[in-house]
Amino acid sequence: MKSTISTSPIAGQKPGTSGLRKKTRIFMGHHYLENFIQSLFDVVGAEGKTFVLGGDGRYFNDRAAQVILRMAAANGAARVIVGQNAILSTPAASHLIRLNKTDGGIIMSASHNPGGPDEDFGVKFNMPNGGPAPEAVTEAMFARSCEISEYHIFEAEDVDLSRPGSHQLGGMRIDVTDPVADYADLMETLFDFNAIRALFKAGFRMRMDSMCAVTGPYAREIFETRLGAAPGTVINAEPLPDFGGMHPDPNPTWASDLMEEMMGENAPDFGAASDGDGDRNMVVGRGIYVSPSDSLAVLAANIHLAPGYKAGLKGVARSMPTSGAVDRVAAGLGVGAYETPTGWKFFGNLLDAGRVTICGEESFGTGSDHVREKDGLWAVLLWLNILAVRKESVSEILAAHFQKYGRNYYSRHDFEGVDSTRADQMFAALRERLKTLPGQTFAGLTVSEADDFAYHDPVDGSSSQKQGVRVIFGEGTRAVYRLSGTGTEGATLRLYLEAYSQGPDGLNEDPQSALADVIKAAHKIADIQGFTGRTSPDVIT
Ligand code: VG1
Ligand code: CO
Repeated sequence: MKSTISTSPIAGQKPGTSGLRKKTRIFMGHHYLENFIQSLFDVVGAEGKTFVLGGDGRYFNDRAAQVILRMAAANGAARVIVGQNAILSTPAASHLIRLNKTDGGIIMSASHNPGGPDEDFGVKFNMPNGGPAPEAVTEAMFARSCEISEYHIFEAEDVDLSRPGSHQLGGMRIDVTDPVADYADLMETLFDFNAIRALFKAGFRMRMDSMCAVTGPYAREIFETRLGAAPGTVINAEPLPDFGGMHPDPNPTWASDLMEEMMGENAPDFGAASDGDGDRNMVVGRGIYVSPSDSLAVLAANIHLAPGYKAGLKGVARSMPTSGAVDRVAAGLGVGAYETPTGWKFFGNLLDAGRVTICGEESFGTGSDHVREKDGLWAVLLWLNILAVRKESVSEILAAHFQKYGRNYYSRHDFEGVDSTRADQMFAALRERLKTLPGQTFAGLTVSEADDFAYHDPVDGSSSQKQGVRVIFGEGTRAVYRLSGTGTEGATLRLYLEAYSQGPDGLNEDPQSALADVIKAAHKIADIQGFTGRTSPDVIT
């Protein structure tokens, strides 16, 4: 039976960098999820449409899926394709949206944020191209959530999502599908599985840490079953509602067990980790960490070694705070390099228009035109494909890359839980002073340019303002300041630091020491301590 329930607008349902992300208890609160889902359907339209639905398995994923299905049916949707147990990694959802030519998809995830009743939950909408909704759409959802007065929902029993099969809910068909198979098949079309299989057969050892999040079943099927990696290669492979208490953010801080193993004696040849919803990746060689910006550059330089990319690159794109390492590869190849604001949604138009093949962000995100999301396991497979063909170690490949292109020393410093008002004041003061900075010297570095990054989409002509403050100290050396759009507590200040070195000496420094002057200058310029009280970051990547 269909019910229409009166509701009142809920303030603050404003999607950030990557969907609407809030504390789980807020999402579980009275009409909260329902308000947002109705606003979403009101904006994109549900009548007669087909959607994909799945999530990263975190706490409330299963309940939210049932609510969304009942609301989709009551709003007149024709069909929903759901991952078994309401599980889908973000890249797998993107693929299913495209493969089935659907009208979009709803992904339940707060990505790398911890899960559980006292942690975070999230909902994002992806468009028919498989990519995150652009700003115009998320703004419209937010506006709708501020005026909504009712929502529609079916009163019905839970749908059995535990097995593949079809169900009917009112006039809507529900197809429960294996979350892994189609995605794994796609990977087989892109990479040389025979070469990677031979690599493992010859004794190559890998450790994949799925961090008790969504990639476990995908990684087991692909690495252990299809590629013959030793059983047990994938650890923390069971998706758990609270991610086993882990913080499924694949970086050296939160994936410290993996880092320890890879830096220790008897380390495997290759290590990787992924995040809550499977779109991020961290890659580690034996005894060597690969920064995401360097990983993007190495992947771009070698992508032609994978069968799905043998035609080479059309172009590359990176988010503005990501290091310029990939730009040097693009320049060498004579292809275009685009610089976009933070967040995967800005890559969609460039990919759809065929201007770029590979994209990446400094925040452990890499992907290509095979889907419209970043894709953690894809990046790991591309690395494996390159290692299998070049028959060199990760450290040899990196060393050769730096020799050829020089090295963009890079680090991101995060200051978490900062008072939001103070953070806003800091940015206001910084923006005010931007024009006066060029020519001034801080910690021995002279500012050459300073601006507030604005992006003009070359495909649809839309523009996005205030996407991060850049202070440039000459060729390849800079500090970037941004506030996070994915946090759920206070403000998170992100400080991105970069310094280019041409070598041949100076390619093997520790990044924090190579960046010491940039760090000092960045603190002075924004008076981080004065505004936030912080002298050192909480997380360094
Ligand atoms: C962070 C990252 C950004 C990424 C976003 C979503 O955003 O910095 O690069 O696109 O998370 O990633 P912010 O606004 O907190 O800096 V995920 O894995 O949540 O989809
Ligand atoms: Co993610």
